[in-house]
Amino acid sequence: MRDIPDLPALSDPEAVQTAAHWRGLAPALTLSPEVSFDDGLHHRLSTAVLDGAQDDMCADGVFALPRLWDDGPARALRTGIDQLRGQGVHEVFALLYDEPWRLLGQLRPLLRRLLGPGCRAVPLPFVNVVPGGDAGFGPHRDRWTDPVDDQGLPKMLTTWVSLTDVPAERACLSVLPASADPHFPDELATLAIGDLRDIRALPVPAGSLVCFNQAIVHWGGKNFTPDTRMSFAFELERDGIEGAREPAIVLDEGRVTFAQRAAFLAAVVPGLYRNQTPIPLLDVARARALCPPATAAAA
Ligand SMILES: O=C(O)CCC(=O)C(=O)O
Repeated sequence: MRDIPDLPALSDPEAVQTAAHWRGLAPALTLSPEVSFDDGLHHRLSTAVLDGAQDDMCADGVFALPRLWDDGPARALRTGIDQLRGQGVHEVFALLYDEPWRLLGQLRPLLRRLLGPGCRAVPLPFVNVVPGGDAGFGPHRDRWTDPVDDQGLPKMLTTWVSLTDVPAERACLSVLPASADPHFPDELATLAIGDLRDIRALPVPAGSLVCFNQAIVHWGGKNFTPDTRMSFAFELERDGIEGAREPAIVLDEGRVTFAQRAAFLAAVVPGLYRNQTPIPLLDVARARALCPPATAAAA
């Protein structure tokens, strides 16, 4: 965690704690006191789809489900993210609103299958805006120890959701599948890719899910187009693992409150980097004001 120097003063720090303040910043998005998770994807997450996802996850540590959602939520999030950025607010604050959590909640059957009951969304989530000419995160593994159980199922994974079309030339995700990685799962300190032909690019349309074991090598490519790529990601871990991260949102509780989301963002934002650039201090001040430490402890 970086040292946080003195934070810039906000003009009205108490307003930042209110839902009304955030609704005003991004009117395209909804912000309710509580989001109840629904099963709106049950028709798409059939047993055959879940079986295929589980097999791919065990073999390769990754799978994509293109166009899992129609364009409505992705469109609202794109507009909301533009509205936040237009007012100088970092895009990660889009995760305070209902839409990303609704989509995550709809993934519960899939996440239960991969991570077991009681799985938890944990800091770090991210919203990634990659304008033309920019690039996603460089090649990395997010985790270096104990990534899988005896069946090859992950202990921690990332759900990455495309909010724009993400063709190969617009900074799509690429991975080295676990099956092609001689260093997976036991030598995770090594990033080397022996044969570049093993790399798999994952171009997807808007509203798609890419799900991966956090210990595989992965990255976001360069955006060679004039159009911005947008995505958001949550990190999830199974219940009861060593080094469990807090504050966590337990998906089987079936809901997430505004206070929980505020505490989550307050925990996440100060440590965020993108390609070695830390999040602006004004956004750290916003996160602190959103959920001051005493409130965060009680949430
Ligand atoms: O969106 C990207 O460019 C990369 C995402 C990533 O590396 C991650 O979520 O761990």
